[in-house]
Amino acid sequence: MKKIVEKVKTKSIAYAQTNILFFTFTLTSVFNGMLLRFLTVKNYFEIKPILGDLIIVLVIGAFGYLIKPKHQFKYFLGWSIFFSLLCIVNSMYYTNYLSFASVSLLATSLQVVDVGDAVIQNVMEIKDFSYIWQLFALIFVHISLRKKDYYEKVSKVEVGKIRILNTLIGALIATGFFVSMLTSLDISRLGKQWNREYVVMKFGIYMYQANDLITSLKPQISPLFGYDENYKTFRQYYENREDKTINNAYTNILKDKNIIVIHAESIQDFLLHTQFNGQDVTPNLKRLSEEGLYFSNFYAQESVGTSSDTEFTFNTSLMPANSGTVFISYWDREYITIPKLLKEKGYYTFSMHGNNCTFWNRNNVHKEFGYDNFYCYTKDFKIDETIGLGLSDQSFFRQSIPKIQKVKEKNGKFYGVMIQLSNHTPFNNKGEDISDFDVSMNYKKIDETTNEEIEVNAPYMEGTKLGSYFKSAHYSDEAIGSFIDQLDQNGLLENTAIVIYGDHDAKLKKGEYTRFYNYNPETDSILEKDDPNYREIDYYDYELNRKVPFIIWTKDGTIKHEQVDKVMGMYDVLPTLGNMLGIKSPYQLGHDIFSIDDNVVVFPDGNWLTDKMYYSHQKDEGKMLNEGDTVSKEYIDKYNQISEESISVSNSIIVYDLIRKAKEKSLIVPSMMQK
Ligand code: GP9
Ligand code: MN
Repeated sequence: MKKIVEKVKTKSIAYAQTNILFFTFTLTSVFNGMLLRFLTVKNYFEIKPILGDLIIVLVIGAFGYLIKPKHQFKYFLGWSIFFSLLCIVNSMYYTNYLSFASVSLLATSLQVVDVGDAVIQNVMEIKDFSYIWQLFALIFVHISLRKKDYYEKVSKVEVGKIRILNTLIGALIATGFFVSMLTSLDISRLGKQWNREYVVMKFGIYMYQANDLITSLKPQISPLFGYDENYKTFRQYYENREDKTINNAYTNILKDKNIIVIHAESIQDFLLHTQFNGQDVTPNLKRLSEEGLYFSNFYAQESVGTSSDTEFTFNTSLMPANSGTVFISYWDREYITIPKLLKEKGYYTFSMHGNNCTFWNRNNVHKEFGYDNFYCYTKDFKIDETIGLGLSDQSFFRQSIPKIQKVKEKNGKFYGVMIQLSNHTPFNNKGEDISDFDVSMNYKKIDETTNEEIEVNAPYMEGTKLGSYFKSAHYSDEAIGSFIDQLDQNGLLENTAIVIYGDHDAKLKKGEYTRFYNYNPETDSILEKDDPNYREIDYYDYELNRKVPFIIWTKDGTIKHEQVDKVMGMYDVLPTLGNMLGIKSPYQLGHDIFSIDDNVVVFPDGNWLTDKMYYSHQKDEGKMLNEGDTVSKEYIDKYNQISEESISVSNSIIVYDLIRKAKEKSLIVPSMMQK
């Protein structure tokens, strides 16, 4: 027995001594996987993702033994470069989107790069590059080994094939342990891949990325993969789904009216309720919300396709794609959209935007969505004033008036979407603030020498990113105000409704709000955490604050003022506005907000929000909106199921082009039938 132990010991030592480079590669790679989780999802010490990473690294490392020891360094260095890059990209991605990168986003990323300084200002953080140490470690070990003639010595003892086999057996044993630890929830989430943070937390970054490659390629290689199954689920879903729209006070209220939609770039709802020294940040939006129909708990449901995802959800009442972006990868599928439905009612439909016509592939998509014309940047506008990515909002709106006038004269009733641009991250124009809206704080204090009350000024949000956002949003709001004035002066508000939505939140980091809520003007600093007035912004506060305004307004009071506090998502626009206009899509996933009492807003990452609670799919926990309220487990299960169904049915429609297929098969779904 002693002999055997001795033998195993010597063999193991000899094995380790002749595999130093392999071990360095394996350990540094696995360590980087842990480091990535430490800097992102935080569960760096959990065994499952460590094993997941180890399995991938062992399998890849094993094939290094096919190469002569002298040249193995190149192989391991190559993979180390690849792995570190993978960690850097994912770390940067997480810094920006709180999620992980996907191969399917490559095409989308090229669009994002176009956003220029917006990305560069946001993306880079020193910690994102910390993974490079792996390369130095490998090079250092390699140089020391070379000096000791290590490779010559190893050449004499190493039998490549046996080492591959041993390593693969090692990987297989690790896989056995790994699989035995997985729960059915883990496996199902790996298959779906849309809760990316969860997959990284349980499977590690390398296994996540390998799985991502497979899931991303699947629909590209052949939409036939799983087609039948997806079609069946889609059909059953719509067969069982009842159309909840009922006749209500808003039914047909806007029938045959002109509609002008304003896509308000990065406008969040809290702006409407924020003042500095008595001045509103967005006085025009505030006024419209006080005069018109104002939805105070309205959420965008965008994924990585930001503006374009919102356009998609607004137009179709479907959710964004699980991987990639509809506007880039799935734009040529058949969708039922607002412009298409209105065209059937005799409307002329158009969109306008002050950026390149090709941005987000809009030149193709808008045609496909049924807009009769897409007026864009260099093609249709004079570039007389630029802010950020393109034409300034003021110039854009000014130049749009004669165009709308012409449309009205030539075509009669119309539906037009005006996509704003100036209030885009990084909320400055070549480093300069976009407006001089004052974001400082005036406060009163007692003068120590005269003992009299005096008014003094503290910088407050001046010089901060959130401060720049307020200034930029103020400009954008001013542009909306003058647009409405000009429409009015030109008689374009007659018989017209204005619809305004914020396209998504400003994507500012949670930390940006600390100063905003906890400022002490007297010391020009942030309150201490233990100060009774200190306001902590937690995950849920941040998520709930991402809501955007949604307003429907008419000059002539056709739409009376009402504030709707029910939760509502971008996918409820088509059903709600549709009820007012007399249109509906049989595939709409949202609801007419005036026909439903228990609405749910599903987010693309599986989170959801009802009037009772915000639920985080990743954390598997939620927060009640009213303290003391409770919900049952069944309640959570029910909404989890609704959210999973909405996400997956929507994704099947997008990937497998199911609306076109249903049309070809003349499938009539019950919700298609008019009541
Ligand atoms: C680009 C504009 C902004 O033309 O719509 O897009 P975003 O970066 O918000 O997706
Ligand atoms: Mn946008």
